[in-house]
Amino acid sequence: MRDGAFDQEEDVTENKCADEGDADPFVLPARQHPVDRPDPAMVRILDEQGHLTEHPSFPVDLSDDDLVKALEMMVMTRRLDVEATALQRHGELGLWPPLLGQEATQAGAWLALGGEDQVFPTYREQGLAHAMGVSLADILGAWDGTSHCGWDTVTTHFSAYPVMIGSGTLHAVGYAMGIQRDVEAGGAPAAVLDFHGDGAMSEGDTNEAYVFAASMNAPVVFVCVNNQWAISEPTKVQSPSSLFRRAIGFGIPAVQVDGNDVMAMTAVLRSALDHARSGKGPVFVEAWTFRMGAHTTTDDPARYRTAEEESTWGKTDPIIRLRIYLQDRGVIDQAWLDGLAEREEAFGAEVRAAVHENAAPVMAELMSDVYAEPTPDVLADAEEIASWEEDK
Ligand SMILES: Cc1ncc(C[n+]2csc(CCOP(=O)(O)OP(=O)(O)O)c2C)c(N)n1
Ligand SMILES: [Mg+2]
Repeated sequence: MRDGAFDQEEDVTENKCADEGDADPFVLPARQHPVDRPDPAMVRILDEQGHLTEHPSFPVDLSDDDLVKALEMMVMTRRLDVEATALQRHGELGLWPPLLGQEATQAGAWLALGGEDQVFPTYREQGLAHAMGVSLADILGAWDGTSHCGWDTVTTHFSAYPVMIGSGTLHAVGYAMGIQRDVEAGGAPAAVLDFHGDGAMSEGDTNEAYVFAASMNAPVVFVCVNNQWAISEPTKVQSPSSLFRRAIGFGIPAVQVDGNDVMAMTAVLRSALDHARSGKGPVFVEAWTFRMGAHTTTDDPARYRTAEEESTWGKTDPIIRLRIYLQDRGVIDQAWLDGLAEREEAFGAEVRAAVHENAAPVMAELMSDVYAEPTPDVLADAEEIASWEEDK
């Protein structure tokens, strides 16, 4: 990381209420950029045509191997999403929240994370879950009611996601404060990467989490995946100004990054995680992207947005720009892409098999993953479930 990448000195001094001599003292400053347009300072390294421009604050330190890995991860993530959506449409999966178009936010996080960092995801970080070792059966079973999100959150470093919007941010900050105490006791430095949506920023829990993170100097990086929508609500009905600028008001250094640019995502998140891990406090990263699919498979976006909007965003596809960049530089060729297509087909079959082979849930497991050591209440509930199973 370049020193000072997250220093906010300049913003704080410039964030005065109105220009001098302005007749109305309560006009928002020009820097309060409208929420429905990318900020002029948005960090972008790889553009839509696959051209690279170095960023002065966020150097890219990625080998060709890393980039090829990122491309493959994004392709597999998209395949998981396409298969799961189709399985739900065929009546074989209960529900699915598509992540189409948001692949680079997850691949960037994957490349940026350190081995001891812990992720607190939302329900849309399925590609990252898989890349971090959560099994397809656990990911898909959670959407079919056959598993209870009970994967091992310690070995995978991937926490269970909450469906109550915003509540995960509090868990994330609490965990980060726990890391602080572990470090004081001689533990290894680590950071928390917390994902939340644009809509989650309107929740009280999220705002309380920002207050705690800033006051406690907690080692947490908030990634707001701004996919422009909270179900059918566009960001502009939730905030008049850019989301990352709101974080600055809490005292959290913040940056907006092109969430469809895996290089920018990786570079910014690496810097942000380094910053948090080295005891300098929280960082807020707004990943500017677009939810290309429906909110979930129960939603029909044609009722609240235009096909033109979708096709405009389609041109910013995160996979295409990285593929062009790697092909232009001769890092990958058609033979490699053919091999990838074969691996993708095999992976698609694995996804379908994971759903077809999903067994009925074991009721007792409902209680076994609640706490590391069961409390008396948990034991009593487990007993009640067991006797109910016997009487069935
Ligand atoms: C506390 C709470 N309120 C409302 C809902 C219903 N709900 C489910 S998803 C969602 C929108 C969330 O939008 P955002 O945070 O932008 O995440 P995205 O779905 O776009 O990834 C809402 C309102 C909920 N799950 N929890
Ligand atoms: Mg959203």
